[in-house]
Amino acid sequence: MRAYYYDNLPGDQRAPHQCDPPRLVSGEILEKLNVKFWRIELDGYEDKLNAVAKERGYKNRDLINVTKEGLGELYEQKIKGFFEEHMHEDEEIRYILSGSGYFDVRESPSDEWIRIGVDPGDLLVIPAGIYHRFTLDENNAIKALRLFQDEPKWIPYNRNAETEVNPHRLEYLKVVGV
Ligand code: KMT
Ligand code: NI
Repeated sequence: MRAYYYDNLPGDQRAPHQCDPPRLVSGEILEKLNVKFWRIELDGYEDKLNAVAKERGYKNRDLINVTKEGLGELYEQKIKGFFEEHMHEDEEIRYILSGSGYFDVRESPSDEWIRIGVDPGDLLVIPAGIYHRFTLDENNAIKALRLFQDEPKWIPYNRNAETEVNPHRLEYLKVVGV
């Protein structure tokens, strides 16, 4: 996992968008934002992933393959939707099996974008209520396990006046002390 502030320059969303010079983001900063992160090596990952899943109550999982082949007709629409700034009312938990991509999360209270590059073996938990978005990188492929507690509640709520007062958003801000 690599984390840094996004440069906010126009251009391809799949490009790194590192600042020049880079402004790296520490694990401590991510912790403050309640973004959680583990490394579980792919070789024999099952047992360790099962242990984290059990401890955190993630009972179910499915596989998402973000490629043209994997998403078929929905590809363009999905890629566009993933990159709209949004929040969920539940955690977004991803364990990367192959490929790579970027999760951008909004820092509070600065409202700056932090770009998190994920690679195989990364397990990322994006908390409920945080604004975020996802894009493939220039390799154009990622395969990930999506873990969830009961029913998947992955409705994306695009940022607007309503999300600003969504109870999950307000709870998130309280938890991170904003
Ligand atoms: C999401 O919800 O943004 C996704 O599932 C993106 C692909 S998972 C690497
Ligand atoms: Ni999301």
